[in-house]
Amino acid sequence: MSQVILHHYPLSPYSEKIRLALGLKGVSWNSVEIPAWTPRPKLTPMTGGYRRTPILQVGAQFYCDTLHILRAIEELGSSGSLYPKGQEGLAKAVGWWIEKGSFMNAVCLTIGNMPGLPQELIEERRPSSYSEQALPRPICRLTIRFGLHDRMLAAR
Ligand SMILES: N[C@@H](CCC(=O)N[C@@H](CS)C(=O)NCC(=O)O)C(=O)O
Repeated sequence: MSQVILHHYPLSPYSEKIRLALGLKGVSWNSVEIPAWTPRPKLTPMTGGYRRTPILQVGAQFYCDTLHILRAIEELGSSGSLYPKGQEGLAKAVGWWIEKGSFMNAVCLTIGNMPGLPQELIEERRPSSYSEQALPRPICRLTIRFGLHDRMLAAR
């Protein structure tokens, strides 16, 4: 089997999803820790300019975006599926909903207000979200979302 390499950094929640998936499927992998912010002059040319984290490399093949990465891992491992039988679509839909709704608002509250954030990143990335004036909106959205998550989990 080709060598499997995950390009990631410890604090990245998307990377954590992939680390867990690799573990669940029993895939042995190598780790390359990348900086949280671009530039990444050695990696970016290999991914056609894609700049998010994580990236999975299998031999000479690079997989960008966790949806593609999970599909690749599903094929790689020898143990059962990552998803409960017949529920892959539901799992992906719930994951998408949580990531789009909660994750980005949490990023605005945490990373968006971190001291020392590179100015070009603030300017390039959602300047209206990465500012103190914009705080009430993500707080409000997260409060509503977490309430919904609580109710979903309590109902199980
Ligand atoms: N849709 C992507 C999102 C990945 C993502 O946003 N990762 C964060 C780190 S956890 C990132 O790269 N943020 C940097 C940026 O937005 O420039 C995926 O599922 O892999």
